[in-house]
Parts: sequence; structure tokens; C-alpha cells
Amino acid sequence: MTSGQEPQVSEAQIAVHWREEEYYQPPAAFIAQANAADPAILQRFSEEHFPGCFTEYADLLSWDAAWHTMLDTSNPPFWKWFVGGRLNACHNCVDRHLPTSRNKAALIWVPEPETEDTKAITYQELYRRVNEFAAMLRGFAGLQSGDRVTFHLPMVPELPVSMLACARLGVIHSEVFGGFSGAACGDRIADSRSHILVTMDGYYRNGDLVDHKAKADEAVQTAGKLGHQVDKVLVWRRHPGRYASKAPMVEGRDFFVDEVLPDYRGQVLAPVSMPAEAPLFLMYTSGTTARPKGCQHSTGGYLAYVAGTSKYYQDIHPQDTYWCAADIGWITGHSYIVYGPLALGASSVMYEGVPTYPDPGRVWRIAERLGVNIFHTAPTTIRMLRKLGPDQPKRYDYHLKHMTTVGEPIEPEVWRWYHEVAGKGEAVIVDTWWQTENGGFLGSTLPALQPMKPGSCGPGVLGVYPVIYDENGDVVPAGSGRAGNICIRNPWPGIFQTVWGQPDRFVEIYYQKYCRNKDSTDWHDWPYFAGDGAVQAADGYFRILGRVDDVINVAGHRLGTKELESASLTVEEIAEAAAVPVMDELRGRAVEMYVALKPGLTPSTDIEDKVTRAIEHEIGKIARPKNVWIVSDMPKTRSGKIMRRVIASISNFADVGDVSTLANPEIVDDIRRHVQSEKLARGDTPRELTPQEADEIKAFGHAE
Ligand code: 6R9
Repeated sequence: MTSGQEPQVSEAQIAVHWREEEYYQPPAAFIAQANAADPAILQRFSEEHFPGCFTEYADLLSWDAAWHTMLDTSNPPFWKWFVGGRLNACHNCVDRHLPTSRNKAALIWVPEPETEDTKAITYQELYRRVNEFAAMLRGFAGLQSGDRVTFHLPMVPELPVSMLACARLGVIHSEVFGGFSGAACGDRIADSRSHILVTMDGYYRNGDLVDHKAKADEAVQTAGKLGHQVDKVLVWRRHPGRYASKAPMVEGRDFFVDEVLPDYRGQVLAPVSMPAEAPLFLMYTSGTTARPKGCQHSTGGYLAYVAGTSKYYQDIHPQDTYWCAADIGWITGHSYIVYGPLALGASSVMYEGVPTYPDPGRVWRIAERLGVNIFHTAPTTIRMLRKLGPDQPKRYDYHLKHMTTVGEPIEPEVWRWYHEVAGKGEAVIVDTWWQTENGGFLGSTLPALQPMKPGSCGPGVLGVYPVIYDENGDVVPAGSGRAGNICIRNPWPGIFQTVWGQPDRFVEIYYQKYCRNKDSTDWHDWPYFAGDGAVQAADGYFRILGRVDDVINVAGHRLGTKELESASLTVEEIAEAAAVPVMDELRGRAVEMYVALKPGLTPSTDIEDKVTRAIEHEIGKIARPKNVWIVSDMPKTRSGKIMRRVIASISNFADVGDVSTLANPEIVDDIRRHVQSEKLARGDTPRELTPQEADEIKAFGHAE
């Protein structure tokens, strides 16, 4: 496919490639028990009832003081929800359930080693643990409401305990995904100006007890280089009393939580009544520049939103066993393992390890053992389970009523396996499209009321009104078959409040593009730009095509090309670096790095390894590139910009399109010969791209 003079993918091209999928209807048994089974709910949340419709979500919570203003738009686009209202998130997720559900499991934790028993933590026990740790955070670490604290914790119950302890005090937590490197954690500590780091000595992953505390030392060091001091490192131990790390404890800085906590045994602290608009937590994510963005989420709006969407979209009832297999280090885990389900008083399952450890039946064994009936995961895991254990589900006696997919577009083929094999044809599937910035779902189907369509997330969720705009800001109509930028026309309670410490970036990245009048205090003038390409079918369902900025979605993790490139540039031999996506059967996309060396240096596998190690060090193993290609020069425009779409095409064995306008067109053939012959030699034989994937590659890097 040659695109002639036009290097970017045209919207009409995508349209031609579009094949409509058929609907799947929810089973009658599901409809009969669903939380949202009466279509009147769609009417209640229609645009003429906005924003008042969200009273229904807020009423799921217990408020200390009622709000006087539902939505304050006076300082756009810094929307304020439930202004004047006061509440405490921990009280809502723990204390208020005690009278009715003291002995009910709040968390059911499954350790990775099958030799260790599952642990159920009741609401009463959670209440005790949270209070004691909150007392320690206040008494020993000196934290007060409004302070930030960084966690670098794996999937252990100590993570929700730590989150809720902060929420109790009005302290803003910032959890960094456990798989991120110490350096990445240090950046985020410095950015949020946290003086306390909470970590763990080790955790199980793929059968190994990983040394995690070592990363804390690096994090503190990195923060120090950025001029920020960490005063205390609080170290939970995976096995209290037994230290799993080789990293020494630093005198006066590092403390084992299990040694300090006994001083706070039995202490109970009153939950601090917080304004609805007080920040609850920060969650860092990637974008077009190297500096990660700390998305600041509110207390009242966020909690109301995740409670409401957990009730209606996850369809959680008190008697359900709900398992979201995401990591709490990502927004999905915050909203749909911890805050949403616990606000509803549900039982939330969390699993420590790898879904295919020690074999691809593990997930289904857990489902069978615990009687899981709601299951929530990402396409990358579904692809992996499908590849490694396609017949495993039928060996286990479990029955799901509801399944979720989140994080990446799901291929209709993979969707069908999820539905027919994993779900045994008995469950509804909700494909939930949203982002770290959004707090909760934006596009999905209400499972009893709207049929499923493989590969499409569905229409906007209750009270959220999406639209697709073209580059000129004109609406791309539903059913036109054309793609464009998906935006949300209105504010909603779960939307983040700002980028921590960078309010200008908040406005610039998410609102500037389609703002109609920057002096207007009418929300209609401020559509939210999501940064995803999408197509809307005639039935109103959206199909998300992927990021339109320079972000590569690897197994549901957002990696910014700039972050990957600046990590590569920490290797002293490297002069220039460019990151591009390659199609990957399991992870959706993988990263390939192209690097050019400083003059006079000779390429070597040693330098390639250094680049890989630098990326693992700066970001984490999840970002490890599939290949590092040393090239003599990068293909560049006459103004000197690296043409990422050209090298992305080479990596994917796709047509490079028109390169005649490059400053150095002759380099393209050299790179192609080198990279493609090497790939073939390594057995990295490509499959043909689907037309949509080809379009994605052609559009890559166009955000610059
Ligand atoms: C919740 C979460 C956000 C990006 C988003 C989009 C992609 C998420 C999706 C999906 C297609 C879905 N994405 N859900 N694409 N279908 N159901 O994943 O947040 O980590 O910030 O990623 O992920 O590209 O913009 P986050």
C-alpha cells in the first residue's frame, strides 16, 4: 500500500478496512439479576439530566456534609465536583461496612506459591490493619493531610492497607507499579515531593522471591540527584520477621514495618473528614514528553464514579466473588480492585503473581477454588492464556457471569475465545475503554441493556457523551466509517483534577486542541481530548484504534517514546535514539529501538546490551526492547526530525511509503536490508499486517 504524496493515514482509508461484527446478547439469567436491568437508567443519565444524574452515584457513598454545588465550572477546565461536600474515602471503603459485614471478606489474597494458603481479610481485620498503619504513618512518619507518600509495592494486601491508611488521614498516596525500576520510582518521588517511601523487601514472581528493597535504595538516590530528600523508608516484609533482600537497611532511614507497628497496636484514628475536592491520590502515566505526568484524582468525585461504575458496569452484588486480575500499580487496580469494590462493600480477590505460573491453568484454578463469578483482565493476559492453555478452562469447574477486558483494543478473534472458552459461553463481556486520567470507564456496554460487539467497547457510559472530531474540530458522524480523535464533550466526576505541579500541561495536553473559547466557563466549550483514535459505527458503538500521540501500548502499559529514547541516551556511546512499535502476538505491541552511535565508534552487541540495560534501569523490565538496531544514521526530514514512521515500517516489514522528501533517502534501503535480514535470520518472521495495523504504523510519530 503506497500512500503517494501523503505520508499520514487518511481517515477514509481506515473506513474501507472496517468490518462490522455481529452482536452477542446477554444471557437471560444475567439480565434477571443485573443491577442495571431497567432501561429507564439510560434516560436518567441522558444529557438533559446532566450533571444532576450523578447524584445517583454520589448517593452510593456516605457523606459527612452534603455538597452545595454539583459541578462548579468557574475555573475551566479545572472542574470541581460536589463542592462543599465532605467525606472520607477510608470510612466509605471500610468503617461503614462494619455494622452489616464485619465478618465478610473484604480482600481475598492469593499468594503466588501454591504451597501458601489463600488469606481472607475481613472488613473488621482490614479496619484494624488500616487504623494501625494510619497511626504509624501519623505517629512515626509524621504524615498529615495533604502530604504525599510514595509506595513501591507489589500485589500484596499491604498495598490496599497502605492506600486506605493514607485515605483515612487525607494523605495523598502515589503508588508506583512494582515492576518499575528504582530510578523510575525515584523520579516520581521527586516529582510528587514525597518524603516517605513505603516498599517491601520482596515478592513472588514466576516462582522467584524477587529482591525488591534494592530498588528503594536506587529510588532514594535518584530522588537525591534531583535535589529531593527521602526521610524514611518503611519496609513491609513479605514474611514478617524474615528479611528477603540482600540490600542492607540504612540506619536511621529504613525501618521494618513489622517492628514498628506493635507500638501502634489497637490504635484507632477517626477518619479525617475531607473536602470532596481534596486529592485522594496521584497516578503517574506517560505521554509525549519524557517527564511522567502525575494524574491527580479527587476524593468525592472519584469515589462516587468508581462506586457507580462498579455497581452498574461490573455488576457487583454483595454475594459475588469478584476478581480483577490487574495490578494495583495501575489505575485499573486502584479503581476496580480497591476503591470501587470496597466502596460497595464487596469481596475483592487479589493475586500476587503471574497468571500462567506455574502453568496456564492457574487462573482457572483460582476461579474454581474461590468461586469467582466476575473476572476482569486485559487483552494481553487473554492472548497469553489462549496461546498457552487454550483447553485449560474446561478442566476447571468455575462459572462466570461477567467478564471485563481493559487496557488495549481486543482482536475479535481473541474476544470470541474469551467469551466461548474462558467464559464457557455463559458470561457477558464488557470491554471498558478509559485511561489513567479518567478515574473510571468512559466507553462500555451496560451489560444487561446493551448487546456486546467484539472489538468495540460500546457507546459512552452513563453520563459520558463522547464525540469524534477530525483535525479541524468538525464532528465525524457515527456511521461515516471515518476515524478521528475521540473526545468527551462533558466533564464527569471521575476526571482527574490536574497534572500534579503542571497545571499548564493539563490544559495544553487535554483541552487546548478542541477548546472553542478559552474565556468561556461553559463546559460545552471544553471537550476533553483523550489522545486515542476511534471510529463510531452507526449504532453509536466506538472502536478504539489506539494512541495518536507517541505512546506505545505494551501489554497494556503506556510507554512514551521520549522516555525510551532518553533512557537510551544515558548510554554514553549513543548519539541519537528512536523508539518504534512492532506488532507482537501476545503483548499487542513491543518496542524496538533504533540508535545511532557517536562518531568514530563501532557497532557491537555490547552497545546494544547497554541500551537494553539502560531502559530496564530507567523504566523497568516491562519496557525492555525486543530488538536494538544500531544504524549509521536515522532517516530524517530536511528540518532534522527523525521519521519514526519510516523505521516503524521497516521493523514491521510494511511499506515505507514516500521517502523522497527525506534529507537522506538513501539511508532507508541500508537500514531495511540490515534490519530485515537480521530479523529473518533470527526467525523473527513477520505476519502480514492487517490494514488497520498498517495504518497505525504509517501514522506513527505524526504527533511531533
Ligand atoms: C485503563 C487504562 C489508556 C490507554 C487508552 C487506550 C488504551 C484502554 C482500552 C484501550 C482499546 C480498550 N485502552 N482501554 N484501547 N480498548 N478497552 O488502560 O489506562 O494505562 O492509562 O491506558 O489504553 O489507548 O488511551 P491507561
